Amino acid sequence: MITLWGRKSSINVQKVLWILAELGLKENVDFKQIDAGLHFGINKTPEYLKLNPNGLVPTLEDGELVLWESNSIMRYLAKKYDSKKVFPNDLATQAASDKWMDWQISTLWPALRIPFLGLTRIPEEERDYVAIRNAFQESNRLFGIFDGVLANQAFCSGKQFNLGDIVLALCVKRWIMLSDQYPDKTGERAELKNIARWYHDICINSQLTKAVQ
Ligand SMILES: N[C@@H](CCC(=O)N[C@@H](CS)C(=O)NCC(=O)O)C(=O)O
Repeated sequence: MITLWGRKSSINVQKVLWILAELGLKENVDFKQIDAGLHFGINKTPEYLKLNPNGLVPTLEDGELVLWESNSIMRYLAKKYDSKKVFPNDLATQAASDKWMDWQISTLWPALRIPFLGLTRIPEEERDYVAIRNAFQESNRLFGIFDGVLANQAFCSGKQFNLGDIVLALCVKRWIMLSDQYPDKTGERAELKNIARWYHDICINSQLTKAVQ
């Protein structure tokens, strides 16, 4: 039995929902998802803190195994359940994808989360609009780095869709949403044609729209 704890609106929960869908596990009878976090609560209860002492989502239970950190959960699921070779598994390609996963969590998301949390969670009177705009513009610069890579290859690690593409596409989804919904607060979204082509392809050919609302 696989149990995923976490609300479906969380970027980190969405990473796991999406990879479960790619691996054909999401509709499996042995899979269940339990909403937790924000208004759902649960994540600060003593029972949950025993599973994940950070009090954050997602947490995955697979039989006896309890795992937290979204990117680690993704790697675990791909290693254990990718019998059909949905994702490339040669070492160099995996390392390239890992690099982008680390970059997403350590570099891109810390910039993008400032406008994301600022505009979607923080009450209007408490928002720091200068910080929001600066961080959005920094996100433009960072996405420019990825766009340059996509000028020469189809996906983050080469020819084939990979785990790194999942985590980056979920950031792109938020980057587009923020600049479409709050254009006067974010400033312009950089026009990055390689990312646009890559994201369009992913929207059509992956489980993104089925897995993530
Ligand atoms: N590095 C962790 C970060 C987890 C995290 O920050 N989760 C957020 C949601 S995206 C959370 O639990 N926030 C509290 C809440 O939803 O109540 C991961 O990648 O899993």
